[in-house]
Amino acid sequence: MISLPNRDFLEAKIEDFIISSEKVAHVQIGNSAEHALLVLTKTGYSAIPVLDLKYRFRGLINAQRITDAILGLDHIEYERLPDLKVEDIMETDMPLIRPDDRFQKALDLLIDQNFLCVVDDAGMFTGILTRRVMLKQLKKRLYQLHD
Ligand code: 2BA
Repeated sequence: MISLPNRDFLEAKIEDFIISSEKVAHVQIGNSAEHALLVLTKTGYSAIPVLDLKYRFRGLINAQRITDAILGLDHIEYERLPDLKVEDIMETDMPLIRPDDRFQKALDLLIDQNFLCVVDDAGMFTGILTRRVMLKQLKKRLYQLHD
């Protein structure tokens, strides 16, 4: 029979496991789709947050949304990239999490999301919680059960 990690873990706050904002690749409102594509390509990440000048979270951008926005009838219209703004094509409908939320909530959400953006009460972007970090914590707890 498989033993599950005890509930203490699920009830712990996520705050200690956040990748802090200064380490997270992002783009800003007002940046062009060309700039966003450059950042996505250079960092290798499939999606990154969009922030405003005050570091408030505004949305997510990925290469698929950019390509989709410049898709013509029979070719990709790359010449439109400099004029297209990230705020016009970013995704805004995604679950967010707060620094004092619990692992249980993050675990449920990370089943469908690669990562979660962490936003405080004032809407400020605190960082991200990734699937990788969550899986590492789960693995640690599972192995501890057998020590
Ligand atoms: P993806 O870019 O699709 O990356 C999927 C997984 O591939 C990552 O899982 C990580 O294990 C690995 N990976 C991708 N690019 C990497 C890189 N440049 N350096 C090291 N490992 C890399 P997670 O670590 O769980 O990240 C989940 C998602 O969170 C990523 O999806 C990305 O969209 C975002 N992300 C992670 N760290 C980020 C950062 N520092 N800045 C911006 N976005 C980040």
